[in-house]
Formats: sequence, C-alpha cells, structure tokens
Amino acid sequence: MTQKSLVGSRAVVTARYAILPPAGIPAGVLPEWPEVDARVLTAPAMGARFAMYRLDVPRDHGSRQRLRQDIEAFAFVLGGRVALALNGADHVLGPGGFAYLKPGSAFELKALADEAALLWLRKGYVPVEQGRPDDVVGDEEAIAAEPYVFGSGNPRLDQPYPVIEGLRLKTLLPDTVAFDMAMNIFTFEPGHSLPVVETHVMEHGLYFLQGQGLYLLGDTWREVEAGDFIWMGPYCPQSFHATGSEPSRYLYYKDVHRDVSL
Ligand code: UGY
Ligand code: MN
Repeated sequence: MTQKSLVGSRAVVTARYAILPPAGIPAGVLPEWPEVDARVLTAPAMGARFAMYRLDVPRDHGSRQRLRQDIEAFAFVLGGRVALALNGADHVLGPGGFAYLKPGSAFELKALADEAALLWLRKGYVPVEQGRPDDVVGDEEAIAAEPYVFGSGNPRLDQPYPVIEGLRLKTLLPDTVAFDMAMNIFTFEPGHSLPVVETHVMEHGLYFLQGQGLYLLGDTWREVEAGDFIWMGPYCPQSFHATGSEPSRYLYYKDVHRDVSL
C-alpha cells in the first residue's frame, strides 16, 4: 500500500473526554495476554481512573492470571466464543456474554473460536464495610431492557420523572453498594435522545456496539458510530442523539456507590 495524501480522523482527545475510532489504534502484546492483539482504549495516561481494552484473541490463546487483591475486572464478549474458568467455576461465553471478576480473582480465559473479541476493564476496587462483591457471569440477551426513567437509581427521585420514550437500559451488574461499578447497555431508537445534558462526577468508558449518532461532549456535538470508544471524565457535559436507520446501542462503565475521596 502507498499513502501519499494527508489523512484525517474523527479521533479527539481532550483533558475531559476522548473519542477513539478503531482504525487509529495500533495493537500491542501484553505479558498477561500472550499472542493477543491488545488495544488500550483508556488508561490513567488519558486521565481515566480505570483501564479499558479491546482484546482480539486467537483460537486457543488468552490469559491465565490472578488479579491483585485490590483489582476487579470485567469482560464482555463482542464476537466469537471463549471458555472462562473463574475461581473454580467453568463457563462458556458467546457474543453478549459477560463476566465480573471480583478483586483477587484467579481465572483462565481461552478463545474457542477464531476472531474472539473482548472488551476488558480493570480498576481498583474501593472496599466498604457493607459487603464484598461476588463474581457475576451472564449474557446480556437474558437481561431485560427496562424503560429508561431519568433519575432512576434514587428511589426518592423516581416518582416525578417520566419514562423517556425510545430509550431502554440493561443493567448487567447488581445495583448494590458492594459493587463500585455499573456496566449498562443503552439502546436508543433512531431519532431519540437522552433527556438532558448530564454533568456528573462519575466517569464513563463507553463502547459503541451498534448504530450511529451524535454525542455531545463538552460543548461540541460529534458523530460517532459502531466500534468507537468514548471516555468521559468527571463532570464532562454529555448527551446523545441517535441517528441512522437502526437502533443505537452502547455498553458503558460508570463508577458508582462510593463517596468522594478527599
Ligand atoms: O448513566 C449514565 O450516566 C448515562 N445516562 N450516561 C450516558 O449515557 N452518557
Ligand atoms: Mn452519564
């Protein structure tokens, strides 16, 4: 291939947010994931307080490791099939399969098919007296897509807010204080939007699974589509409007259930 003309990209990286389309992210190999194409989508180097990766795993390869006692992780299968042995239990995950790995987990993950692709997230777990999280393994297809109620999560706020038409939310992890992260899948019918511009202390690591739309980040609406990754730091103004002809779907991480550390 010869490249002589100038190139361009929708990639943008600022102090408060980033959009990374897949084409511009070169793969590397990590010691914990031999033979795996690892793309670090966000990391403390970007400003995030967690790390998120796309991992393309060849058949019969993967990882065998024990997480540090203070590190939790989450895996989501984008394509292919993987075998996961997690703290003594065996699972097979296909597309939409996911696993939350409690801090200190011992696991072995191996691709059973060509072109297994995963999202992988690691972060420091913040312990609380009220309980410890346990492993969670599931399939997003088995989880109901609930009508989206703005303000949900706070029972006292639920009442006055209406259901937002055209939006559905799947909550993959238990909404209990033992867990310090949420992983959700949002679906938007074409032409529908988030009801407000959100500004919150929580961060997001967002992977666009399907469709396209306009994301407001800071003060700029930008085009996004399937395969894009978005990092939103604390208090990044954010909103979304779905365009195109099919529903837009994105998986996103959010830090939850913890007071501000001072
Ligand atoms: O849960 C959230 O904060 C979500 N509504 N944010 C987002 O989709 N950008
Ligand atoms: Mn948000």
